[in-house]
Amino acid sequence: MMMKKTMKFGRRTLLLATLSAAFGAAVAAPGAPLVMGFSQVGAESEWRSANTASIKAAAKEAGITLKFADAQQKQENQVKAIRSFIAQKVDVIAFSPVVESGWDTVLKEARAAKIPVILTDRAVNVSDPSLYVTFIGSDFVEEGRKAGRWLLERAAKNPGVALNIVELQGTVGSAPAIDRKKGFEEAIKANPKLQIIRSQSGEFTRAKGKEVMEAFLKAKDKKIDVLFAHNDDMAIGAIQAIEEAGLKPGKDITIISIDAVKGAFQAMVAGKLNVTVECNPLLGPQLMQLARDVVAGKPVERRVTVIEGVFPAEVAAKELPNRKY
Ligand code: GZL
Repeated sequence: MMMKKTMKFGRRTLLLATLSAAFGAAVAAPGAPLVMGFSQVGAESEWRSANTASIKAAAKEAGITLKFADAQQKQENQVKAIRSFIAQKVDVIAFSPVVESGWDTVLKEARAAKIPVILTDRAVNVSDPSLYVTFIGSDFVEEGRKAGRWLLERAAKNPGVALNIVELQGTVGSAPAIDRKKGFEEAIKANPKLQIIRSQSGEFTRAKGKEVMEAFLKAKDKKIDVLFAHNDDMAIGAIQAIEEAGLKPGKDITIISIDAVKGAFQAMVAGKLNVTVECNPLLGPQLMQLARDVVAGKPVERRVTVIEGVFPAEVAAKELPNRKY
């Protein structure tokens, strides 16, 4: 009996070892809680706070030991955190990269330490895609396209009318800022009367979004008809600037933003925001399942996307009570 059991245990260990060698994943000792090192961008927006809450709650629910580091939107802090996770020999590293570039060196250190890396929320540009096992996050180009398509449909009600657009970009060099801009510009190309006349980073924060919108409003050379903000927090900051300039947000200036956080629904109910494109931050449960599968050496999808909608002001009052973030 003993012999048979040992043989069976032996075969299982061999299989896991083979799989882990194949996927370069460390295999947590059976029974010990899985340890995840997570480096978060920061706490810059309602979206980010909801994303952090989802990750922490899901780790607790899954019995996964979470070592969480807030980088305050600085790449050097994320690199330091990842190096610390490597030194602590965690079973898996996950992070939301604040910008797309500059990750090759530290991800090679993680690979050398045989610690698998999962990207969440934002993607990276690396020389060797095998430096991370999988990426779970939204399609930001499509989010930009959805924002542009909404404006095209609205503009089609007044054909031939020129609309001057100002754009509040997200963090310079970040995947959402690069891709949302790309998708929006791709969509509005269909109507040459829609022109982006000014575009600047509001760093995804309310404060900076307000400051940049104030500067846009001060440059009185061209009338502003539309604001496209890469996230709701910058749109909410811009709403304050527009009101302080004596204008009516949502009426004098049409406002389009992305994330679909509660603050955006409240602004739409108040008639100050026209539409928000959903970007789902509640990735925690999917991330924890991916981590378990990766550490167990199971094959996982290289790209895991999230289903998201578009919420115009007309549906805001009905939707607000259903919102989870
Ligand atoms: C998008 C996420 C962005 C949000 C912002 O997935 O990376 O960062 O749109 C957040 O609100 O700051």
